Amino acid sequence: MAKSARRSARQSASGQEPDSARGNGGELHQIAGGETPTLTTALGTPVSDDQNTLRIGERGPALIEDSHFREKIFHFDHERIPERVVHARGYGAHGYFETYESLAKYTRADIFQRAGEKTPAFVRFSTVAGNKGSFDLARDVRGFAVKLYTREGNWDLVGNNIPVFFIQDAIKFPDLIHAAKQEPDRAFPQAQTAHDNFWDFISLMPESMHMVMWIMSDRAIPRSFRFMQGFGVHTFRLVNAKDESTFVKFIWKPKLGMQSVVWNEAVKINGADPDFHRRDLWDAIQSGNFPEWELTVQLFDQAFADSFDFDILDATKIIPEEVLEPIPVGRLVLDRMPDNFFAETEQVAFMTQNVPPGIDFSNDPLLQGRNFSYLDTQLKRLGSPNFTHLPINAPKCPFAHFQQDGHMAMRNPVGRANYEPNSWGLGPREDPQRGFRSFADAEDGQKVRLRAESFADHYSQARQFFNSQTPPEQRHIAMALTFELSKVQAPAIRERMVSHLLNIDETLATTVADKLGIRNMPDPAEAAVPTRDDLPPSPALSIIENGPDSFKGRKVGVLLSNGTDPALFEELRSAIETEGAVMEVIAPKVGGVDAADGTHIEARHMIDGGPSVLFDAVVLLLSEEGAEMLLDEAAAKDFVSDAFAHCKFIGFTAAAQPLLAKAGVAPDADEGLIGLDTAGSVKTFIEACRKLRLWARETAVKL
Ligand code: HDD
Repeated sequence: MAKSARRSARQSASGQEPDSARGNGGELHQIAGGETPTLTTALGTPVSDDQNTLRIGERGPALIEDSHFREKIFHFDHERIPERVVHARGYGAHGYFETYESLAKYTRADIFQRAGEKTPAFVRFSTVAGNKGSFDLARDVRGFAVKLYTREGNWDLVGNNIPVFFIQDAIKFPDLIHAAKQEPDRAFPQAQTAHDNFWDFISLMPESMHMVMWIMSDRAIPRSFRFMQGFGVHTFRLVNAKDESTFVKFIWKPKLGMQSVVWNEAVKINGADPDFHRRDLWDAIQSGNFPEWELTVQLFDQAFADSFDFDILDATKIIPEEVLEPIPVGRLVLDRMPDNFFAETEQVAFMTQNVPPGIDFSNDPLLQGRNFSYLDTQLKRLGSPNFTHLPINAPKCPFAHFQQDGHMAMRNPVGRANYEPNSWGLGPREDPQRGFRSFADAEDGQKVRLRAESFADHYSQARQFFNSQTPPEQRHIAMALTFELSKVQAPAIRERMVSHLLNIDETLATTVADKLGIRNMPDPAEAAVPTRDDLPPSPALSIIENGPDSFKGRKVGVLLSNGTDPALFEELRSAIETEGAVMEVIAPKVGGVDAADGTHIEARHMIDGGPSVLFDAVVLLLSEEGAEMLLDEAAAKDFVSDAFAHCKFIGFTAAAQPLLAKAGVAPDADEGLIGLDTAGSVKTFIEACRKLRLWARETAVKL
């Protein structure tokens, strides 16, 4: 009996090849030599039975002597490490940075010396507020942390997809994060700021108003990591070989242009595919469509800083691109997924203070505080000061120092001397020429706890941001504020927020107040300095104004039925591929459909597993019989009505019209509905898709 139980356990375990045998592409591959290695303990002892614990008799008690069992369970019990206190949910990829031209005039940073040089990189994108297991389409800031393994040490540019921050001084960071995360007594809401504590704190912190405009904008619901910008946020310094300093702001710009989703879509994506952003990055890289960003820099000197409207040390302010043009200096390409999520993406440790010689800090009080926080957090999270020994964190250039021992030390100094200076002539020595030298800025002043007067304008750039948005984007901001504040239960907090909005844009404030049902408009919040209305709109701040000019990298969902037109299907597939976009087939059954000529077409999704929110545009390639069959399927109706409501372009065959009608969509409702039965119409459809969305429809569908 024992024998047969063991056998059946083995059979089911070997029904499928173990996951460790899966390659990056998910394909099963042969283990070298075609032989299955013997299972061993962590210390290499071969294991004879991994199905049954050691026990006395067939039905007797387990024995503590079973060291294989104890080791296995002990290790499992210790698999988790603390998640990041912020940015817990993230997804990373490897790649490289390629320098365009030498920037030696401005910096001695080795990475910027030689045109065409490639530097290995690892990037981790993240949401901020949600826990590790939360969903991807939270309305939230996205982390954009880049580790560059330069020849003179690792450079971590730990940025976000938004160029400003909520607070000016790092001392308020714990308060901000406590307020944003789930409330401490009830432990919800998770991964969202739509609750009293967040808006209570924010409405008591006028300095956050510029950031509020950004997080209520479409920037906070990106369509993909691949379509978002990244910002170093702070003013940094570049320092050249003559020790001359130039101020710099870093901006990453996606080659595929920017794109976001709409809120109603985001809510549905979170249900349909909580891993939407991860899957997107994984799919793109695995299929060889490597995402790319251009690194641009805004360079300026002290004279510019002195004459600029705002303090360049204030992280709640930007320098508009129209005022100071960003110069492209290199490109970042992500071309490889980690082999193991935990080893790399989870254990990667980013630290703002990691800068190589030639890059230095400004006195931005937020940056100065961050430089303290990141080292500390890695010790807590990774458990040992030797986290730099982990391959993902170790530099890829030669390094030598006298740090030794500690938990999990994998490298220790060799030889007799573990101190400096020594007269044995052993070990590394400092190099005043090559070594990192802080920029010798002259500082004096009293020791005080003060916020500079030059940080006092909290509304002017918030207003400028709002004025720089297109009408649909302005509408989205109003709707986002309404949604978030509608979840706030204390009326006083809602009103306090409206009092701030009055300082930004009166129409915005009254729209939000009206939707919230606030009867008596509050007075505008007291502003420390007058709010400026002479800042010109900055078109660079709009996503819609800066969209791509092609449909490249986007995804079309094609709903098929039995009896579909195979020639039209092929024409569509070829046009989508030529555009550099991706087509995914959705069918009533995931097994696929039989086209009119009997050819079988495989499907990627079954209709209720492939809702239209997962695609940038959709096509209904149905036969009459197919459309008829789908009329009773709620998922098919939602597929159409959601695509329409989310302003997507919809291609359709004449036979699909009953399904359009069932979803309440007239086939000639607007130019976003494109019949595909006439010659040349596939081309028309692809050309239309390059606009990404038909925003003109939005006022009709009242999203
Ligand atoms: Fe931070 C993580 C970005 C302000 C303290 N931060 C973290 C990550 C990003 C940022 C992208 C995730 C890194 C990763 O993927 O592992 N943080 C920012 C930006 C800020 C900012 C752009 C403002 C301009 N952060 C900030 C302040 C403090 C911190 C003011 C503290 C004083 N941040 C942390 C941290 C984290 C972190 C607690 C959590 C996990 C980690 O560092 O590694 O130390």
